[in-house]
Formats: sequence, C-alpha cells, structure tokens
Amino acid sequence: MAITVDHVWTNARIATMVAGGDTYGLIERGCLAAKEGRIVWVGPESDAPLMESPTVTDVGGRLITPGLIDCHSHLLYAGNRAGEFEDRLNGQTYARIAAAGGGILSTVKTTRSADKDDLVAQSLPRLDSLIAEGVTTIEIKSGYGLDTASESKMLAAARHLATLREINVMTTFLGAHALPPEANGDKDRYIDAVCNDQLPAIAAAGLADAVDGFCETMAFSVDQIRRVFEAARKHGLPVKLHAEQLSNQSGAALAAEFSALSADHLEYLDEAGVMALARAGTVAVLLPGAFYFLGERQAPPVDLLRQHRVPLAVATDCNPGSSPLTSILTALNMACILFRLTAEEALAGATRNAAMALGLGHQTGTLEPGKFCDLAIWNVDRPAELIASLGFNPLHARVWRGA
Ligand code: DI6
Ligand code: FE
Repeated sequence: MAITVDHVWTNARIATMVAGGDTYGLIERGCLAAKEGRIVWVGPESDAPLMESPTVTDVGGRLITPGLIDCHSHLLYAGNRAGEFEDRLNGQTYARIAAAGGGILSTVKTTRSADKDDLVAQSLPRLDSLIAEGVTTIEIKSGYGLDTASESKMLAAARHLATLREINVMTTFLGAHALPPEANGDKDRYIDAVCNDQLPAIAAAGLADAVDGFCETMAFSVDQIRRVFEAARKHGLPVKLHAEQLSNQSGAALAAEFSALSADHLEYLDEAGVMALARAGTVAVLLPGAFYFLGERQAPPVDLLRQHRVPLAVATDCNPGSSPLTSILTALNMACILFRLTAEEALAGATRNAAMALGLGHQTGTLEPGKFCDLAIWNVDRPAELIASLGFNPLHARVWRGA
C-alpha cells in the first residue's frame, strides 16, 4: 500500500545534519517526503516506500539542507550607526563611544522614536536578505527600547515580521542590554524596573520566547543579571546570555546555573566556564561578525569547547553597531576562517545546534521524520561550497513548512 504525502523531492543530495559523524549526515541520491508541513520520510531513493503524491520535484542532483537558522540577531531597530564605524576607524573604541552616550544608546534613541510600522519597514530588508540565503528560523531580540512600552513595541514588531514573511520568528526580551539615560547611572534601580515592570508586562502579553542580558563591565554585573534570570524563571521563560564578549565576568557560569539555552560571544571564556556550559547542556553561540567588526584579537576557546563537547552554534548577531551583518553564509565563513571551525561544525551551527540554542531541537534543525519541512535547496554539489566563498549566494529554492 502506498503512503499518501503532499510533496516529494527526488534526485537530491541531502545533508540531513543529523548528529554523529562529520559527514553532514549526507544521503546521496536521496528523496524526502512531506505531509502537512512536516517531514514524513527521508532517505536514499532506493529505500523509499511507495508514495502517492500530487507533486513530485526532481531537484536535479542539487543539495538540500535544513532551512538555515540565525539564532542570535538584533535585526529590529531604526537608523544606522555608520558614523560610529567612521569614528572607530579614526581611533575611537566601541567602549568609549558607548561611555559617551553613543553606541547602543544612539540606537535606543532612534528606535524609541520610530513607531511599530516604521520599525517593521526598516527591518524588513534585513530580514529579506537572510531569507534570500535560505533562513527559515530567526531569533530577534529587543533591547533598543529599555522601557516597557518601547520594549513591547519592538517585540510586537518582531512578531509582526513573521506575519509578513514565511519564517519562524523567535523573540527574546533583552531589557538588560544597556542603561537608559533616564536611569541616571543607577544600574540596580534599572534592573528593578526590568524585573518588576518590563518583564512581567512582556510575559503577560506573551511577547517573548526567552530572556537575554548583556553581562559586561559596560553593561550589567553577574549579580544584576542573576536577578533578571530569577524573574525570567518566575515567569517560566528560558534564558540566554551575552557572556565573556569583551572580558571574563563568569557570565557563562551564571548562564549554566540557570540551564540557559545558550551563552553567546564567549571570546574571554575560560575552562571553568566551558565546563559549566558542558554540564548544563548550554549551547555556545559564536558570533564572528562582532569579533570581525570590532577588530578583536582573542578568539573563543573553540578547542576547549570541542574537548568538553559543548554544542557550537554560529549566528550573525545582526545589529547596527558591533555586527552590521545580514548574511548567515558570511557568518559561517568567518567562523571557519577566524575561529577555525570545520565546515561541518559551521553548518551544524546554523542548523542543528542553532535549533537547540532556541529550544527548538525537537522541531527543526535537521532533516528527520516528524520535524518541520523547512528546506534550503542549493545550486552546489557539496555542503562546503556554501561556506568556502564570500558574497556568493547559491540558493536555488527555499521551502517553508513543506510548500
Ligand atoms: N553585544 C552585541 O554584540 C550587541 N549587543 C550586545 O550586547 C551589540 C549591540 C549594538 O552595538 O547595538
Ligand atoms: Fe548580540
């Protein structure tokens, strides 16, 4: 008896990205079938069961990967910071610009004064550039509002993007990103507002899927972030953290203590931090774009992360300051060149492990029966071709939920 499905793709090389080995989970002359938006069968054509399908697509030997996942972005904002790019080239530093009220706070100003429609309109081209590279799931953070109304506006705008395009948007509340000017330098009082005003309102409105913070001397301390994480826990929201980006604050250990989905950046992570992440099953998200744009010298401890089997993800960190990058393929190339990831690790970092970093490991990130049928179909023969060049986008087609 034939099984009935909605769509079959045949004559494909399929990088399932299923874990176990460094061969991309590759299936030669593969076939993949979807029903009601989910994968129901994937394997070599020669093993395929009899299938009845209204549509069959011969992909002509092209490569199919899972739809790509950008698991760390700040792509929703108004304005730009090209002026600061020039300032940095003239000798200013990211930290000094921030201390003088520029940096994140300059984007807070422009984002606060933009309405929701304007934010959506300014952010859509960035989203489209990622979609054009086969991205089917993206995380978008708030953090340029820094008060209840503006943070809510950002998260609602991020959710709205998902109604305009065929993409899964996961929203993250990042109230603890920077200290707004009206806080007059009082970080503890601002954290009170994050925990007691912003987070409860955002949780009640169902606007966030997770909570993030920036743990750094120029931002918030471990003790301050701990309070944010406790509030998140009270509201049943998972956490993640910008940790060890510019200095070692032991933020990763705090993230691990709260079973964080991910700890991100990690250039200054030490072995104790690596071990904490390993014990907690927290994903290490590497953001080579920020490393590149800020001209950093110290790379994350990739060898230690490997030794301790911490899952590695890679993302754009798309933001107007430290990583104005709207290309996930470029991020993967940078992860290989700047951080010495293998091509297999890089691709797993924008598929399987990126899904884990968003708590979506059960539904996306690999091509397996039961998962969503989100695919990227590429005009290449082997997966490394996606990563081995810069500025080249070989996407042939993108499949969202089986269609
Ligand atoms: N680390 C980053 O890379 C972004 N936020 C953060 O905490 C930068 C955000 C910005 O510069 O606008
Ligand atoms: Fe970031």
